[in-house]
This record gives sequence, structure tokens and C-alpha cells, in this order.
Amino acid sequence: MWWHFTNKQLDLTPPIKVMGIVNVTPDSFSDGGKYSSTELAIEHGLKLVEHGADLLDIGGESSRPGALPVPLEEELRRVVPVVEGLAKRTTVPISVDTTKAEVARRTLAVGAQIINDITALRGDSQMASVVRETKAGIILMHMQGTPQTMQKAPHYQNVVAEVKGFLAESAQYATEQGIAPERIVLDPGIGFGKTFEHNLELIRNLPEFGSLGYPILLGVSRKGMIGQMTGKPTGERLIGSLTVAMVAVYEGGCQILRVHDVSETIEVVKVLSFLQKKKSP
Ligand code: 7PJ
Repeated sequence: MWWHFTNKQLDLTPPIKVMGIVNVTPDSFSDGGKYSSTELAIEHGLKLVEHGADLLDIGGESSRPGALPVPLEEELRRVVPVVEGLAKRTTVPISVDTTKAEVARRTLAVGAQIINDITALRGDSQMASVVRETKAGIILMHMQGTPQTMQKAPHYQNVVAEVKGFLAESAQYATEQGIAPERIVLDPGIGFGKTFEHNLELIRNLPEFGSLGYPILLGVSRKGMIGQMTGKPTGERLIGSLTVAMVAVYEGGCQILRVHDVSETIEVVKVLSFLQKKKSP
């Protein structure tokens, strides 16, 4: 299974691919001799590539529960120079975590190849045409509600069936908009309008989503559900995150892991590649 984006492609046959997260935070200390947020983010991205990241995901808009939207100009100011800097210094495919078509357009113009849209093309009516015209890759994620409202009262009759149905519809919409199926990756959106139990149910049933015929991306790194299981704050969720990654790899059902801790995740993936039984044909 290959993922196509712009004029490139990535082999998604096992081992699982690791997408490294690069968050671009507001410039709070770009004075004098200190590094600016742009430089820090570029350095961080290059470090993740050195650690073996197969892809990078650059984000300038926090989608944490309750987070307020970032204005367009501010998001452009954060993300465009980081994408441009990284594209000049690495050949690793660059994804941009954004819901805005203009951010997608401007970052694809300076070297990004994939758009990671947590609204699955529903947030900005221009997003589908930007992706179609640039032949970018697209990650379509499930979310119930918006980042402002999603954790208020998540509700499902059958979370696995409903998320699966949503992803099927999203992929159908994308293809109707002229986006080729081989450019699409789907994501159940752990933590986006889900209770702890909903998240567990989705992770336990990941292989269900594979029957949609698209590659699956999973993001659990350092998320609230890890904290709920371990009682640890964000900065101390490495072991919990690796354990979920290990189960996702071992049980199968996803092709890409979106993580903060690239070298540690790759170590887990490597060890598992030796231990896993070959699936009978
Ligand atoms: C995800 C994401 C995810 C995709 C974030 C965080 C919150 N994009 N962006 N999937 N999570 N596709 O990393 O904790 O799970 S931001």
C-alpha cells in the first residue's frame, strides 16, 4: 500500500511509519541572542528526522480541548517559515496540521506535501479544491463537535460504527471533489469529541477501520487518555504512549503513528518487527 502526495509517494507496508510532531508555538522569546520560535521548530523537526521520522507534521493552531482558534495571519506567520526552512533542509515529507485552506495553499507552495485536516474538509469550503489542485496528500480525521465544544458531552450509540461511517462519508466527499483515493489517509481522531471509554473502544477496534480500504493514522501520543490511565501529567506520558503504540503495532490496523517521541517509538517498532509472527498468507 502506497500513499501518494504531490509527485511523491510513501510505502506504507510494514513496519509502521512514524510521523513526528512539530508544534510551532507563539514567539515569546525571540529577543537578542535567543532562538526564535521559527528556528526552534526547524531545529526540532531536523532532530526528529535524524531520529528516523518518516514524516513531519507541522502545526501552528492548537486543537487541544477548549483551545481558541488562531487568526489566519498569526497561523501563517508561525507555520510558513518553518515549513519553508524544513523543506530546504530535509527530503522527509512534510504535513501541515491546519483547517484553513489559505494556510494549506501557502505551505504547499513552499514545500509541504500533505494537509492534516482535523475537520476532514468540513472546516473551510476551499480546502478540497486546494488539495485537488496541488495533488497534496490529505489526512481526514473524525471529530465530534469543534475543539471548543468537543469534550462537553461526547455521545455515540456505537462509537466504532459511527466513526467508521463518518470516515467513509468523508473519503467519499473527498473523492467526489476530485481528490484521488490514493492521496487519502483516515484517522479516528483519538480525544476529539470522545470520552475515555470511546477512545478505548476505538483503539481496541482499530482493524475495523482498515476495511474502508484507506491507510489509517493514529494519534495518541501524550494525550489525555494516557494521563487518565497512568495519572501522569503531559510531560510524563512517554511510557503510556509507547505502550499504546506497541499495542497498535502488534494488533495491527494502522499504518502511521503520529508521535512526539520519535526515537523511542521507532525503537519499539524495531523490536516488535523481530518478535511478530509472520501472518499466514
Ligand atoms: C491529532 C491531530 C490526531 C491528526 C492533533 C495532540 C492534539 N491530527 N492533531 N490526528 N491530534 N490527524 O496532538 O494532542 O490525533 S493535536
